Amino acid sequence: MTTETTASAAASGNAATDRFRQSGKTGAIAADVERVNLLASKLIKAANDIVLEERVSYDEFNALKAWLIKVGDDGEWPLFLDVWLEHSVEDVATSHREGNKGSIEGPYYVPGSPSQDSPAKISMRDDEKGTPLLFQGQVRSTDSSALKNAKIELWHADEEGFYSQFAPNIPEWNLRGTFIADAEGKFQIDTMQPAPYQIPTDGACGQLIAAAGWHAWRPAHLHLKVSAPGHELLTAQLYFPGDAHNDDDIATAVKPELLLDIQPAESGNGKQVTYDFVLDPEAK
Ligand code: MBD
Ligand code: FE
Repeated sequence: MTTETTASAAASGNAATDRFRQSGKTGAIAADVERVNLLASKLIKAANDIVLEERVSYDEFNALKAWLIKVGDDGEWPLFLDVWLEHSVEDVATSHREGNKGSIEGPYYVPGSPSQDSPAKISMRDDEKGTPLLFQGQVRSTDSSALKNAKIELWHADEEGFYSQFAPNIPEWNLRGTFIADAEGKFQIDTMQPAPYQIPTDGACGQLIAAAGWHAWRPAHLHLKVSAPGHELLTAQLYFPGDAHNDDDIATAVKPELLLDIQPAESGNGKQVTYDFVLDPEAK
């Protein structure tokens, strides 16, 4: 057993919960009474409708109570909400865009990763396992103009599906970095292909997945935040063709526009891919 396989749901869940608490997002809204009334009433009514329609028993009600308590104990509220709800919130938030499709942020983003000018290599261990991946492209605006010095934040799992800062014994910024594109908005980043990600099986979310007979997988993915002055921040994920879970991602976060066209590397070492981003100008 490698040290990484001792990663536990509670450890990664609690790290994601702490990260959310520090994110500045917790008090983001000055709640309007009418809006809270509308949303909370609809949520409660939807739950009551299920109880009545499906004739939910006391045993089932108590199983729900126990499970909800466990979600909190395991720190898995960010994981639960990001896997099963964020995709709809992301759809609503970005439906006006003409540029790039985006995708969910998920629970494992950490702001402030070390910044380098492109071309650059992401921080990784000397013996980082996996297939080298040269990730390159250009950042443009919806009018096709190049976005000079656009910023690309990249984070992803390692070859075993683990994220630095959420699984043990991985260097702090491993496979996380911020990259500044050149004067033509072009970037070149050397990284390592990530593995598919499995929701931890030993926490509350894993318990639900097993009890419902679902699978626990997300397809392999790169996470990105792409930004440039005067443009909307793009949060996206990019996927690898042929992954068994591109069509049944447990987080419902795959879109056809986000599939990469992976090629053998011209260097002869690993793979390479070109993907261009199109950012929407901020509304005036
Ligand atoms: C992930 O790596 C992820 O991207 C999401 C959305 C949920 C759980 C794990
Ligand atoms: Fe992820």
